[in-house]
Amino acid sequence: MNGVVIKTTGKRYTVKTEFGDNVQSFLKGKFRISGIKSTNPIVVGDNVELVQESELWMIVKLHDRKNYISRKSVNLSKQTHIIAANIDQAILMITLNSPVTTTGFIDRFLVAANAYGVEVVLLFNKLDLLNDDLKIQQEKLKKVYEQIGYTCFATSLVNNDVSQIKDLMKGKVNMISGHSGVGKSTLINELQPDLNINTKEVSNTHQQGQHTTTFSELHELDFGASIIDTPGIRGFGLVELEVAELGSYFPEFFKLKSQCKFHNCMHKNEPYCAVKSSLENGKISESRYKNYLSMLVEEEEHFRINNY
Ligand SMILES: Nc1nc2c(ncn2[C@@H]2O[C@H](COP(=O)(O)OP(=O)(O)OP(=O)(O)O)[C@@H](O)[C@H]2O)c(=O)[nH]1
Ligand SMILES: [Mg+2]
Ligand SMILES: [Zn+2]
Repeated sequence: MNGVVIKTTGKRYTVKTEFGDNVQSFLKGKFRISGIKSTNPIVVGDNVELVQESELWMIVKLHDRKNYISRKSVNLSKQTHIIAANIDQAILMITLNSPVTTTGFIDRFLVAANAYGVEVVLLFNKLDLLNDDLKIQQEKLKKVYEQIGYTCFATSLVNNDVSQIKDLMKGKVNMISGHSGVGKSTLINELQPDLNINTKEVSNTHQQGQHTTTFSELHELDFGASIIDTPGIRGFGLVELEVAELGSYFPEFFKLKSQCKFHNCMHKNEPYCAVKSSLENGKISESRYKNYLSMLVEEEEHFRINNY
């Protein structure tokens, strides 16, 4: 029997079977997935094969993944933690305050998603909490990402309707990401109120979320979309990335690359660099370029640590 993993908690995997019911199952033996050093072998969104062994359903096979998205696990520097697999699109939720989402975080997320072949939609939330300055900042930021080609939305889930967001999600497997407290679970509740997922207000003292959702879970919604609710992520370490490739994951840099004098231009100090001249005449955003440089430094550090 085949099915899709919709939830994992410790050793137990909830699988929605091809016959439409949910069964609790366990892993049979050890799974080694070639090329991936991951702390979690089977993840939400995985297609698996199940067999029944003395009353228990066992996962005996993991079917090929179309894609997956992972981040460095916190303690084990070389290991990765896979957030979800077989995703059609990631919805990155961003709030400019309560909690603060930095462009550094956004750009790291976009690079990782691009490297894994996952499309991203940017959803700015909590517009009702923005003062005039932040409102201007938010609109500027939205323009920056729209110009690169990303689909962007801005909303306030407490007082706007979600019909446009529904249209965007229909017929797809959507992974909802972002810091704790940005409103990921609130969004899913708005899309389908009978789910009643737990949400919790952002703490007053630190303006940070309280990590209310602790496991990823896939929900199949009545309007014809699958949504993966995920726990809030603090940071997004880059994994499995070559320093020389980094620029290719910034779409607006990639487009200009053939116009740089050197074919292997890193857009740092090289002469006749098309990226740097676009930066100078304002066609490339300063925050994007700054974040690119800091990711380069970070990856070069990482390379040194792992090779000497
Ligand atoms: N003012 C305001 N509050 C919002 C909005 N959207 C969500 N919230 C509130 O923000 C708080 C956090 O929302 P959650 O949905 O729990 O956040 P989450 O992203 O799921 O957080 P984790 O599960 O911890 O990762 C809740 O109190 C929501 O009611 C909004 O547009 N405006
Ligand atoms: Mg949540
Ligand atoms: Zn260049």
